[in-house]
Amino acid sequence: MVKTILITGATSGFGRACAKYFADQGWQLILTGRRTQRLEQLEQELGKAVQQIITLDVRDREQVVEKLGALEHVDVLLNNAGLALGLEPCWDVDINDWDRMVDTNIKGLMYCTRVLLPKMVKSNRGHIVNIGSTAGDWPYPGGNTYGGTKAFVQQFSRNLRADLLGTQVRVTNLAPGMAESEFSEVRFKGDVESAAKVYQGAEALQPKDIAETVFWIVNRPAHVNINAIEVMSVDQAWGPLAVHRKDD
Ligand code: NDP
Ligand code: 8X3
Repeated sequence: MVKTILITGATSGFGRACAKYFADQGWQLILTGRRTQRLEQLEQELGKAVQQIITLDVRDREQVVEKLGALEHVDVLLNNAGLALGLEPCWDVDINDWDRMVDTNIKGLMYCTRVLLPKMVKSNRGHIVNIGSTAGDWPYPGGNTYGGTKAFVQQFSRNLRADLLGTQVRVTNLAPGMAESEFSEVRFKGDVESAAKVYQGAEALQPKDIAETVFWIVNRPAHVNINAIEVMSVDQAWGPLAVHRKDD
């Protein structure tokens, strides 16, 4: 049976790579994002694999209810739309950036889940894959609210699964580390030089690596739920805990 995946944030990075990868594997796609032109380009490129494109800002609850509520059952919801803004310390951030991250990474993900989950429960099948981040586990200077939103994604994923016990509906939190996409350009608000430095001299994860991981997760046997996966480039690892010394 042909399966359907709905991808939020399909216009770039992980979302776009997943669209291409799943199309290659014979899946049907419902692609969403704010940039309609990019969705149309993908539709042209991927042809019949694209069941529908939907211009959607996940922060807009009414839009999510109206546009996603009208859909039939989807086999996989990939809650991928998200962003980081800024790397300033907590006391120096633009509070609007915090609002945008919370509205997108937390509330947008909640809205999409709440709208599509009832149909999954009713049909007793489906899989929600949430894109978290290593930032949800491991703090770093300037990560502040971004890391907080991804910690929410991790715990929300676990709590969803707790509610879903007794159903066949699966939930996974996929937490990538540094990956090369438009993520850093967005974080640094169009400053391409600062964005490029994030990946300079290191081999970051690529969006296709994440697409392959998502595909593996959703193709485990039906009785297997991958609760969480953390994926990093071999050029990334943890550092020691920071210590401030009085003579620093
Ligand atoms: P990109 O910036 O390349 O892609 C982000 C996607 O999210 C775009 O398609 C964008 O589409 C969409 N998006 C952003 N805001 C909204 C919104 N309000 N409504 C709908 N769609 C939105 O970044 P990545 O592919 O790297 O990021 C994808 C996810 O992975 C994010 O959740 C990010 O936090 C997470 N992540 C990224 C890592 C990295 O190092 N790159 C590592 C770990 C996690 P559009 O602008 O068209 O709306
Ligand atoms: C993206 C990875 O390290 O920039 O979630 O927070 S990081």
